[in-house]
Amino acid sequence: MHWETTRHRIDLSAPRVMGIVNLTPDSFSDGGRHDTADAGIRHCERLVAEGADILDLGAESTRPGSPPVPLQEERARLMPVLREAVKLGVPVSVDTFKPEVMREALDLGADIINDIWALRQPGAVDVVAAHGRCGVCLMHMHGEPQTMQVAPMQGDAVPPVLAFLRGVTDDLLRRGVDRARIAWDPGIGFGKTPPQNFALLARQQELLADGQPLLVGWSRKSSLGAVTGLPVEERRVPSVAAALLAAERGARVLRVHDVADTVAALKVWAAARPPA
Ligand code: HH2
Repeated sequence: MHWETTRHRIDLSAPRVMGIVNLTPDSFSDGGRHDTADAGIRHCERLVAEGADILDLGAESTRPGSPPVPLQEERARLMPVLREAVKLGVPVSVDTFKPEVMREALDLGADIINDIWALRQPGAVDVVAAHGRCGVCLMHMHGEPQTMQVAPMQGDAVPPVLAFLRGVTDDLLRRGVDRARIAWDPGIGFGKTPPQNFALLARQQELLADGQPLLVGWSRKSSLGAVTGLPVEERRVPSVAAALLAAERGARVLRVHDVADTVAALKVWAAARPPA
């Protein structure tokens, strides 16, 4: 299995680690750590040195209740870091839902558009369809970041997540986007309760039925706090545990803050796999 992206054909025969670079003052777990361009670039370099296979740059927090970031502000945070990140030899993903930011990022060489809105903002599908090559991660979100935890989903989350991802994928295919460019993400924590998030892990295999590669982001999320009682700054071990379980159950890209820990855990996983 491969993920076709702008410059890289990403080999997904083994799980890949996507290192999170939050260029925000207010992200839920690491806001303000890398909010100058220099700090952001250094963080990219560090994650690559730790073994990140992909970098995911985001300049707008999507934590529950986060305020919207104006376009110019998002551009100013993102573009100086992106210009350098694309020189580091790994695929670079941009976490944005704004079509203007997507277009500019792709012009600078970004490989993947990672959109928590799954290209549902007006104009976003057009950017990805017109580009012709970039990878895209389609994520399920119930509601929107400002309100999603006030009114989370009801009932069994797995069928509606699957139906949603199929629907947005069909729209993209109709617009001429090749299936090989598309990854799916169940959107852990996006308008879902802890039991719903864990059901998406327990029954992750159901999301693999269509053959789209699965990307998951459990890193430091509040559901891990709900079952461990640990605050966000102490969720490294729970995050690695969740990432490993996701890998074992077929996820192909793990979106994480703690790259070195996840890479080490995956080495143990790989060594312990039964021979093919
Ligand atoms: N989670 C966050 C942001 N972007 N993208 C995908 N595809 N999947 C996710 O699970 C996901 C995502 C939220 O986490 P984080 O980036 O750490 O925090 P913030 O949104 O506060 O910057």
